[in-house]
Amino acid sequence: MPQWQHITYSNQITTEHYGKQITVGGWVQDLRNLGGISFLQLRDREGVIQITSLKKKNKELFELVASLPRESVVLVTGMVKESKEARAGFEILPDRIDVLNRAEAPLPLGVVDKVGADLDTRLNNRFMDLRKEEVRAVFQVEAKAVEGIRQFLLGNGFVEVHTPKIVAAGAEGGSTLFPIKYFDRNAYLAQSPQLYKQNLMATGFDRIFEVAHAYRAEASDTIRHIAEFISLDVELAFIESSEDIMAVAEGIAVAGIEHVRAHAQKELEILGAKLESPSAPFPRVKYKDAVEIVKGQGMRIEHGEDLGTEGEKALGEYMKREKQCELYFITEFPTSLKRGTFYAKRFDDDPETTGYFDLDYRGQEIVSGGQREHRYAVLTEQMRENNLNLESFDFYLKGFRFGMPPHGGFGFGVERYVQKMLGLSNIREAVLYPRDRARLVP
Ligand code: AMO
Repeated sequence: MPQWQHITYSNQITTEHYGKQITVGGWVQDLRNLGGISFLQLRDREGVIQITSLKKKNKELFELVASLPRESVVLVTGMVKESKEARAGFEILPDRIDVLNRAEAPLPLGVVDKVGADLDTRLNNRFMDLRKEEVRAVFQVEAKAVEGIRQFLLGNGFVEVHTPKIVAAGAEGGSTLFPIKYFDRNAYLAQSPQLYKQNLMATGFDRIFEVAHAYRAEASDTIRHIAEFISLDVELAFIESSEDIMAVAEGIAVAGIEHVRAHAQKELEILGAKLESPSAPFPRVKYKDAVEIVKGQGMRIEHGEDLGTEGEKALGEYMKREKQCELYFITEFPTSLKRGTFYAKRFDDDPETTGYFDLDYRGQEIVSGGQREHRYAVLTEQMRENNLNLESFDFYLKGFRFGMPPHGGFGFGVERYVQKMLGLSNIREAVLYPRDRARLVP
């Protein structure tokens, strides 16, 4: 790493530094004062360094250290000395301490307290909460997962695109749209890049992806829904069936996990998360068989009904127990269930069924997609069936009238993926600053 910040990180200090002077910077995590000697635990992004001060060596400096409130930010310049007692194997004997920012007391949230605060208090003081290494580790894992997925997609000829988040029409049903004022017109926050990614299939960009926020006015308060989530969207053209799309979804689910396993080992350890290499191809369970499995688990469900949270969970338990498998597709969703998805292609020889699929991870849907209806006449018919006003979809529909190849894609919920990967009980733990019905700040 280039030395932009002119400080040495705790994990960069080696035996080579012993006997030499360096500068470290960070937060005062803890301070033990034994009268003639004090031990300050200084936390930086990589770990904790012990700063040992002796009163007889420098009284003024000793008193400055003693006066430091917890979580203040300091720069410490001093000599690195081997130490059997310090956890890192060395300590720093300070020659100079610059107090860059003195923290107020009491703290709104403890950083090293053993007693955990509730999620609301943590989220209300997120900057403080993020000082805990196990909280930051979640976002390091998320960054590595997305990095692995990006590498996979870029390596396979996909182009990263950015579509508008201020839109004139929704694609995922009106009830979850956030209306906004757009100059003197009404507009909405995008629920999904759906219309744009399909429109791009008419351009020659035949493999695209986007990683961006999507917005849903989800009325219910659940552990897997938020109002602003990261949707990793993929679309590709010249496909033969939904199977071609599933292969990409499978590839990115594996790529993200493998990249985390390879590049976030320390974070996985901090989080105590066990992550095994998934074996591909993932099993494909037809929707109609999934219903039977869920029924066999004692749940009351009829063919044509949504599996719902409980059904997905029951299927997840079954797949784990019987197939030792945590990632699996549910395929061939009935048209009746996907009817709101006006753009889903129905099977030509069985219009009651679509090639649409979900990818579930440990009993929760993380991806949904399939082959689209690319024939203008059939598409407009399906839109009319959904009582959609075709005029408000003019730009979208035009794309189908002048040369649109067969295509398909999916939306991949990044936070749900990370939530399941790390076994987090609430999706909000995988969002830096979550948005939901109750939360708009911070
Ligand atoms: P869908 O609505 O199923 O499909 O969303 C795709 C994936 O996005 C994630 N997701 C959410 N995550 C957190 N909070 C939410 N409120 C939320 N809503 C959705 C889930 C889900 O599987 N346009 C289609 C995709 C496509 O066909 O290309 C769509 O948006 O992980």
